[in-house]
Amino acid sequence: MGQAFEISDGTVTISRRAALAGAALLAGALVASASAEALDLPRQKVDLVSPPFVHAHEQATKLGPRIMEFRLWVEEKKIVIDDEGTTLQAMTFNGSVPGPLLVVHEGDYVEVTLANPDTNAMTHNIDFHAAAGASGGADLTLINPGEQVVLRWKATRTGVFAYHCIPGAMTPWHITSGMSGAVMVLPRDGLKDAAGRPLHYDRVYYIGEHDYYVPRDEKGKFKHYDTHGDAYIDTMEVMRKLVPSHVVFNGAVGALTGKNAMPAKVGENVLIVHSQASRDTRPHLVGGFGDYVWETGKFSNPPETNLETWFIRGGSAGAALTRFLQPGIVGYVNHNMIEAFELGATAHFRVEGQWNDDLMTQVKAPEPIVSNVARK
Ligand SMILES: [Cu+2]
Repeated sequence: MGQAFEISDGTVTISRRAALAGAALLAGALVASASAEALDLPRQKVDLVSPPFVHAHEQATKLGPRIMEFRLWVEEKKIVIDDEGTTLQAMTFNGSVPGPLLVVHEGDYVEVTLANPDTNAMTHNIDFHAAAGASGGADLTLINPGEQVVLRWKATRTGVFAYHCIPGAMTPWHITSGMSGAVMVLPRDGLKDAAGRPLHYDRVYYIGEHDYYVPRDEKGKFKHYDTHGDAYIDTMEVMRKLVPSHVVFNGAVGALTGKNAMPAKVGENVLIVHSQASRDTRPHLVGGFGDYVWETGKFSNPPETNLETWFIRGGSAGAALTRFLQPGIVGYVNHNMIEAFELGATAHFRVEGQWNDDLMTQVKAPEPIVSNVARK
């Protein structure tokens, strides 16, 4: 509180206290320091949607760069994270774990209004891995409950990138309480294979993976807490041992399975964006392939093809394009099967369409072993 800092081009210096006096002042300062070029660009306001869904967007665009406006807010709340009713004192962007996927094109300006309502108790900010400078914007977005701030950054690199809260020493606690999401910066002319041929997706889903560290009581049962402050010390103790109690897709065990399975159809190309701001993960489609996979998530690199499993480093996002070839419930798991089966890292696609006997058929149904076959 009270320290001075510089904004954007270094010509505008305001005190933290002045910024606290009014978000409008800070927003004004950022606009005042922007280049004339940026001010001349058309603006587009985007209504974000909760993952695994992704807001409407063009894959390739003939339009020139725009200022894309997004509204993110922080919500501290208790959420249920498994079917036993275990609770987590979660911290979220826009009420969901993960936060929403923001989609723009290379050369666009991402203008984010980040709000921290006074119903929250803690200070938060946001570090966009897709942005250059000031800790990905974190140094310019630290806000107390009751404040909002406006940040603008230019999308200079294509790919999928994580974003997360990074409020100093509290960072690991905020990230493992749910505060991460992803940005997708598409090339203006869309995705391409290694030979430069265009790739198109019929659907896109965003999966954010989180590791949770819920403390247990002396009987081994998960503990519940009334406030974030109550949970803090016990949770830090579990975190420091690096053994998660849960590893989940989209906030909770079962968030993307059963009735929450992601719909798709045979023949469709589905882009799966997957982020993990904390630990490494290894997505795998059960009975399917990553046809084109940007394992490190950056579209300026050629996609790998026909992968069985791919690796996403903690602190990054990756993208895989798959064409579903058979109908049914298709598992999408972290192929550390302990994490998939015991800790929750499992999702389902519900794929409709016609079964292709040529690709697979059960030649004979199960029957008693024929003795002369068994002896061989
Ligand atoms: Cu935070």
